[in-house]
Amino acid sequence: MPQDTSTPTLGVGMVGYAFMGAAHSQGWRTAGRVFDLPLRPRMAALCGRDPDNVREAAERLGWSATETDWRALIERDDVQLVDICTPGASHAEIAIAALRAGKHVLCEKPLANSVAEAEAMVAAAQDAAASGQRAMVGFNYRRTPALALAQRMRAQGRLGELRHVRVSYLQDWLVDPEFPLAWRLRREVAGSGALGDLGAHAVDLAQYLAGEDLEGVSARTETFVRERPLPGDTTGAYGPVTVDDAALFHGRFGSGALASFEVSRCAAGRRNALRVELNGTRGSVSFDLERLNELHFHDHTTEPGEAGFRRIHVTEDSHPYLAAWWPPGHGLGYEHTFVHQVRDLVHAVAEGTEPRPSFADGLGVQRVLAAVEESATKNSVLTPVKA
Ligand code: SOE
Repeated sequence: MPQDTSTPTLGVGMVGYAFMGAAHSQGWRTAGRVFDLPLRPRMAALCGRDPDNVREAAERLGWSATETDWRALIERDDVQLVDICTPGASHAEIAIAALRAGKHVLCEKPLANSVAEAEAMVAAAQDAAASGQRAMVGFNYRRTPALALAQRMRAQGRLGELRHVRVSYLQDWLVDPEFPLAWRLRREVAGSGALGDLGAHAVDLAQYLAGEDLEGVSARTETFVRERPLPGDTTGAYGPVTVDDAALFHGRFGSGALASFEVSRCAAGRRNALRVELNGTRGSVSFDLERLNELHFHDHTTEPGEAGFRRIHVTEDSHPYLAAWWPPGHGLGYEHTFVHQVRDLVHAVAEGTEPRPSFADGLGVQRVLAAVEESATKNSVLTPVKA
């Protein structure tokens, strides 16, 4: 669906232009060209500290202007929505200021680095909602068509009463002990390690798919490599890793369903492996991000002799988001989740509805992450295996 120039525009300003900035830019560039949107996103300005680098990024990613101070970005008259793609440490300050300046906000996950920051963001979003402003957190994997379909099937009762939710999210970029001490390995910038980076997605998906929140968790975290080379240092100095490399935890939903989670950045060979399975009394669904156009479904009401997991190729017009794309049978990829995120947010802004995941949803995830860290501290002594 080509963009109709008579549609009113939504001016967007984005802070940050690394990996997530590029992914979000893809969403802003593409959504209005594929979906029939009630507002036409206009990529007004990109913000970053280095003037040359931000100019180069703006040109490459499709932004019309640049700023080097986010405070100037949020004051711009041609910006109605601020998209925050910076490390977690600056999310709260920018989001709260943008909401107070009268802007809508999209904030990349995790919502914040602490529960207190996330609570302040929710309070600011609630105040701003009175004047029609919207705030959303960027858990993009909800917008994978197969996972949106899984959510729909669970909500329609196709899985019956939920018994298990199982999520693992594994990467391997920290297997090498000489990988430098990047910002994602520093607590004061990233908040936590694999837990906040990957566990935040896992917890959000579990709660979204189950349709309810976790009521408690028990956890263990580990930092395998405790010192890493300082980036850009020519003296060979190392600095301490202050976040987890991996986290294992399990939890319980109010309904009694159990959830288990494994997240790691040290799982050799697992490049970006997100796997999700739900088991209920009437059926199960299973998803693997490395085969993201597929959802495996087992209908447990089928006669046992013919039951078993079958593959649904999630490429039909009847599947979430798919009708706007290619003819049935043609699949999508990782970047499309960011396009769908923009689509849903623009609809919420135009229609005055609360976008999901809301800041309150992001706070809910943050509370689970905090409980995981608290539990991991308490569980630091293993129960010995007796001879
Ligand atoms: C890095 O581990 C990362 O970029 C995450 O921060 C993203 O949220 C995830 O989508 C891919 O991996």
